[in-house]
Amino acid sequence: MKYFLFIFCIGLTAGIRAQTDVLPLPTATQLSWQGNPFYLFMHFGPNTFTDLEWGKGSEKEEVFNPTALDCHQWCRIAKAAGASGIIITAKHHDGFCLWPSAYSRHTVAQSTWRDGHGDVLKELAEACRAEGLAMGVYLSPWDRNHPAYGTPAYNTVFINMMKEVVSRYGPFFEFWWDGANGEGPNGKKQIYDWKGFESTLRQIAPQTLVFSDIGPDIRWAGNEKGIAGSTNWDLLDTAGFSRGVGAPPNDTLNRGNVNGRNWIPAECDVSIRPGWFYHPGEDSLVKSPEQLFDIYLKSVGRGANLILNVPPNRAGLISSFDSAALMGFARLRLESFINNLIINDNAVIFYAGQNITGLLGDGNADFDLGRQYKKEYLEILFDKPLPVNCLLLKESIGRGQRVKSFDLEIYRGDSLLYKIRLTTIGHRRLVSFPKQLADRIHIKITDAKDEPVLNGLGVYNIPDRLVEKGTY
Ligand code: FUL
Repeated sequence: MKYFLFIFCIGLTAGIRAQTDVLPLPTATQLSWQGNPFYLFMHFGPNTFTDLEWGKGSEKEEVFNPTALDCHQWCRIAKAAGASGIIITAKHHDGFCLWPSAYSRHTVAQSTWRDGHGDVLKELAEACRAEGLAMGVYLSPWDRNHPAYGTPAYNTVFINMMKEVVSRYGPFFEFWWDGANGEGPNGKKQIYDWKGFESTLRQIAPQTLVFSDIGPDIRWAGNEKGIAGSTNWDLLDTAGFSRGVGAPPNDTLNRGNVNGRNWIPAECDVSIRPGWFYHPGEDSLVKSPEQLFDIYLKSVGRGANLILNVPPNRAGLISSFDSAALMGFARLRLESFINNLIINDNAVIFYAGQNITGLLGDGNADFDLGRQYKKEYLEILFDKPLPVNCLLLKESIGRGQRVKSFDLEIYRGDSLLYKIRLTTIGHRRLVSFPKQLADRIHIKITDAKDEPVLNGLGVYNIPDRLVEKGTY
């Protein structure tokens, strides 16, 4: 009896899974998507050749003529950059299809590229498979070319195109619906059949996550700078809202809803260049590795996913400017996070008086802080002062997103050197701060929906120039 009581008490204290789920929860597919938070976007099409961002739809098909298209080059660079997949603009607002669609006369098949036998989606699907990358598609409902656009018949065209790309080039990890809804060639706007689009995808691609302003699976982060809210809930209320102009305000999309009814995590989209499409005049304006790292801290480091646009050039290749920036970005992440200072013999971690060193790794196991979480704290002790300027915390979001706020305190001896109060953790929270020579760190959860469950902890000394500027 005594023995059972003892086990029961330990269970209540800490270290085992929380008894109740905090709803809503992610689906298994969303959870695995959140586990691969960085991938590339590729805007490619007639605009690449005409120097436009929004093609008019009246461009001649011959305009699209990449001279040396090589999707394997895209994939090799994506992989070396640490990206897990590529999402391509199968059709942008100009309506040009990068695959030979049976439902349009404005496609690669009507172009002179490879005598009308080229198929970018096919080549990309094969290259992704060969290189072990996931593939996704962006299919713009707004179509400035299609003669049926602006009539109910166009909704069927769009549905047929979705079926075509899924059956020929899928499975896709993500399907991107742009909310833009402008006029078509006959001056009319389309009333999109979102319900029909959604039920079609659910039926033909149940494992594909659907992105739009408001999901159903992934939401827009409310800006095109790649920045999630410093408070970022994976939850969103969508009742009464619609896509495009009827979407919730951008700051709501940016932060989510603390008590949102649906699990719809944020995806941050941003381009490595000023424009989404390749423009030779922007070669000198490619973001630096440091700028990309800052975006990473403000997206992935705030629990969101990052989709970084790297547009192929007129040859059909990622240009050397962009690939150099991507390689630099990958090096900065490696250099910053290769050495987790708590994973060495000279660090011990305590929680509520228990030595839990080794129990809280990087995503390996859940650690439940128990009911006493507001009174207790995680304590990291180093045997000598070490320079530190970045903390990683991960919440076990499969159990629901729970933490509302936490304090980070950095000490040397008895002196408190730095203290900051932050809000959500979510899948991954990276907090960078001015470098401190510290031998003790406290992390106190100050508010949560229920017992917090963590599954990752890290302390790093990243290059000083990479520390986030400004306030949280
Ligand atoms: C927007 C589009 O209008 C832009 O051209 C770009 O595709 C961006 C990712 O989404 O809504």
